[in-house]
Amino acid sequence: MKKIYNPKPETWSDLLKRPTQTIADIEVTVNEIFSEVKQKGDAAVKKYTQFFDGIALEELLVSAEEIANAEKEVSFELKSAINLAKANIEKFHSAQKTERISVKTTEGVSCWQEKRPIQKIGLYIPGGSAPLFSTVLMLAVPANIASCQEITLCTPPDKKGKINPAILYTANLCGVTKIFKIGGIQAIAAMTFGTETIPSVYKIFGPGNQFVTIAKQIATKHGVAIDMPAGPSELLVFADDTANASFVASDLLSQAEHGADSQVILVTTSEKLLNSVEKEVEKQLALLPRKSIAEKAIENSKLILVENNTEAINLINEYAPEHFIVVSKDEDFFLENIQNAGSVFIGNYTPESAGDYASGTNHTLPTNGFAKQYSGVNLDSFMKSMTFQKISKKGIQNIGNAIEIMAEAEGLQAHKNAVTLRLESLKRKNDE
Ligand code: HSO
Ligand code: ZN
Repeated sequence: MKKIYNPKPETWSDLLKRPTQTIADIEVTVNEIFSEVKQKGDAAVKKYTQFFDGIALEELLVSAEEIANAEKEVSFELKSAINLAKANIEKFHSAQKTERISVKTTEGVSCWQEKRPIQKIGLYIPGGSAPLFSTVLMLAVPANIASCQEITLCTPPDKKGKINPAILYTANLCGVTKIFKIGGIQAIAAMTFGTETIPSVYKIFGPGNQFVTIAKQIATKHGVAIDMPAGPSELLVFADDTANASFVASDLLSQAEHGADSQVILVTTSEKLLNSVEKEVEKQLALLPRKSIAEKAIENSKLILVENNTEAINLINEYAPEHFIVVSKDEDFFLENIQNAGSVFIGNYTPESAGDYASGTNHTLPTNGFAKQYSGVNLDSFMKSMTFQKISKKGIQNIGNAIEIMAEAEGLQAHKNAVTLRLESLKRKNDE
């Protein structure tokens, strides 16, 4: 890890740069696959599954028998853990329900706002070295609380055409409607256009590699919404001398093990802590099964010593981390002043892993500095707001003239007429 002492604010933006990604050539491939899936449906999806995942599939839909088998393969212990996590995620996301908002803006003019579920949604769960069944919980649980009608899940098969049993078990437990053995660009294209067997959806959620991330962006050009632009996992820890260095190191490594492109940063006001964390990282890293991945991420990562808490918080808000852990005697200062972070973890006993799995908050969060303008996934991500209004005779008499004047001023006579006709009819009735 690079050690940086008291960096000047002018150097922060360079210092805090995320590892860069190139997108130009990926976009060409994505567009090609999208147009083939649009034209040829399942045949194209199968062709690319054979090409990228190395398996020729007859059936893309996971069968009831496969789900039943997966259920047998998941241990009792893991099922109980999943159930505990699910209950907490349910509690936290159910509490996010809001009441209808209803206001009489003027006498006779009633306006209200209500939320409705997005009817058809798609969840993408990556395959690869870590089968993220926890992400199934984070997406399918709130989708169910929101009452989304059709929940489609796509995840890539292994070389034998199988899906990790914990992913299948969790998807079934959380009421996913249909599970498909497809991944990558072809999965996003299939959910965008729909095929003979895969339904099209209105919004796509979930993490993925660079190909999936770009495919999701291209999907938005075809009218599909997405949860957020995703990037590699990241964590920033602020810790002072009240922090436990080995805990801090374990948190940094927990995010570093996600991928070689993950980024972890320690900001501290204590040089002593900085040095102890550095040693602890080395010690703990050597024992990790995913050492080779974590090691690469650690190479990109930084230990930054700052002069005081104000400088620390300014730097943190500039970086806008996906996850922010704060362990400080001045905890309240940081909680009051943190402006840009996906999710905040407080104190020595709140590891970031808690939010990844089981405390109840969502782990699908904005990365890459997007915490400046995006929220993490929450109940509202699965819903949209609708407004309603009802205007009485008295109401249109109260606001009608203002509408007429404004419509006239915009040169929109038909808009004005829609009011004038009504006002005149009311006047005639009054005169009778
Ligand atoms: N930390 C990841 C989510 C995750 N961690 C899933 C473990 N499993 C999001 O940045
Ligand atoms: Zn994680």
